[in-house]
Amino acid sequence: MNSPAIGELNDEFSIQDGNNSLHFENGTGDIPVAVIKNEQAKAVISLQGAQLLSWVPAAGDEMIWVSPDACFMPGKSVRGGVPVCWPWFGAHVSNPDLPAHGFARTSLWRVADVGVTITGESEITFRLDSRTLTDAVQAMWPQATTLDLSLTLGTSLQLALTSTNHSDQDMKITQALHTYFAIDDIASTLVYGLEGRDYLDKSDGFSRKTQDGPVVINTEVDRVYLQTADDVMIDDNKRKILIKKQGSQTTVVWNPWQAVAEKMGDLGKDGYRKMVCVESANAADDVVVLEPGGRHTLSVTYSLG
Ligand code: TA6
Repeated sequence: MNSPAIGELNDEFSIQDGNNSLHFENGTGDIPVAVIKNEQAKAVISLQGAQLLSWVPAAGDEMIWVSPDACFMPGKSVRGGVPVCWPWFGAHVSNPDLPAHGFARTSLWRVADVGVTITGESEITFRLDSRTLTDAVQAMWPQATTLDLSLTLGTSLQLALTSTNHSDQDMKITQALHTYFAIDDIASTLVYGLEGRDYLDKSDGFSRKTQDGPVVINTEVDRVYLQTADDVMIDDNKRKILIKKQGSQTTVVWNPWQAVAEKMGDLGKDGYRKMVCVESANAADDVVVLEPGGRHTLSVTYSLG
């Protein structure tokens, strides 16, 4: 992977505007990252996968979990943060040889735009143009597509994932912002907002079930909640994290629990106790169909309750 020169990135995009700063540096594994700071928060985003790795509100603690055993290598998905699952979620529908969750999260994105809003929020947009990807990736996905991830950092954090179909054929996409939230302990964590919703239980042969009450996590939980655009709240008895979304019909809740976590090798010892994935998605039955020239945005806003 030819990472862009840090100097060139800073020459073109760095910001130092009062208390607002944005600059680039080589992160772990020498993968370039954007470092953003303003009065409301600070954040770190990897150019590999446009993957948010850290978000710390000014008045709080780290909101995003990254495994202490995460592997930072070019082309390898980092365990934690906000992996962008695109242009498919989970296993590819017909070709098991293709990477789970698509190729966006392991590709090097470029920076398309940066800025500061009039209310002092920092903005950055990363872009992945399928026409500039490796031959291997283009073989997986020949349709000419642009994917933008726009991040707005203020008292809340907004992520907007926009897919544009530049081809002359309809395009089917499934996707997710696969967010690993940092929690105090999984035993004291509940996920509200999915009560009464049907879900596919991946830990039980994708059987279809209905959520009864808030989501309690005391075993492996791998659930794809269908046809739900509802807000969700994570309460770990220390803080409440609110998740508002648009352009997403699916919410995924995942915690591997101990046995699966130990087999994964990069989740760290007892890492499963300190994280929960609540993913805003379009997956399973909720497929996005983009007509030629069509555009779709999945956006999410995270805030402290
Ligand atoms: O979103 C939940 C899930 O699909 C789980 O089934 C598990 O595979 C998880 O994603 C992590 O996938 P990864 O490919 O990052 O190991």
